Formats: sequence, structure tokens, C-alpha cells
Amino acid sequence: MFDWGALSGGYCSDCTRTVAVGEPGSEAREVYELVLGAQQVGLDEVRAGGNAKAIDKAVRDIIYGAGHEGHYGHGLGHGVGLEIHEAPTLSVRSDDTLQAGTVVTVEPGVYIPGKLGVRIEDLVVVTDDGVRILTSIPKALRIVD
Ligand SMILES: [Mn+2]
Repeated sequence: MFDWGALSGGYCSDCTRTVAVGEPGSEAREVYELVLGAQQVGLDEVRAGGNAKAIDKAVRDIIYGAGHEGHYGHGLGHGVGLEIHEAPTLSVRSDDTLQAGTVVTVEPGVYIPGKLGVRIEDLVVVTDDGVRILTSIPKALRIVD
């Protein structure tokens, strides 16, 4: 799992990709596809006026519904700007409403202790009708030797 970013003109970026080292096996492949699908739902749900808690829940329900309650112990995302973690927060405890022009992450994950972890994170600009995705790195599962 690679979670990294850059600083440009005082502004931060944030991105996570997960690769498999060697053949991942069926369980890891399933978890990867689960997280990828859940992340897409998160991207589909984010828009100006969106309720951050409800967006987190839409994604969380998919992951928990697949039997991974207890394997996703962080929020869906956070604002990124002059600081790497800033408002708004997309989480179960958030009272935030998303505003157009805000830059946030969408980064669900599943972590099975002692076995595997997958997180996929994109950085997006909230727009009136959805998002503009700033992260261009492909998300299909990549297997390295
Ligand atoms: Mn992040």
C-alpha cells in the first residue's frame, strides 16, 4: 500500500494505491474489488450539498454488508488544502455539508489483521453535480513480482 502526496505552492495532495506482490489469491482479489467498487460509490455520492455522514455511510454499508465490519476503522475521507488533513471530514461523526470547490479525499479500506489490507484513495474537487477527480493513476489491480 502506497499512501503519498506532494506539496505545491503550499497546497497538499493525497493519494493511495494498493498493489499485490505476487499472485494475491481469491480472498485478496475479492477484497480489492470490494474496495474499488465501494470507492466508486463514494465518488458517485460526493457533490456540493452532500451530507458527509451519509456519504460515508453509503460506502461503509457496502463494506460492512460484505462481512467486513471491524475491518474498516477510519473515515471515508477528509479535506486537503494547506494542511494534509483538514475540514470537512467524511465520517460517521461528521456534521459537515460539502461545498463546491472543496478538495476532499475518497479513501475506503479493508484491513484484515495478519492477512491483507487494501485502501484506494483519490483526491477530488467537489462540484455542483459531482466531482472532478484530480488523481490520474489507474486503479485496476496491479500485480508486481
Ligand atoms: Mn488521506
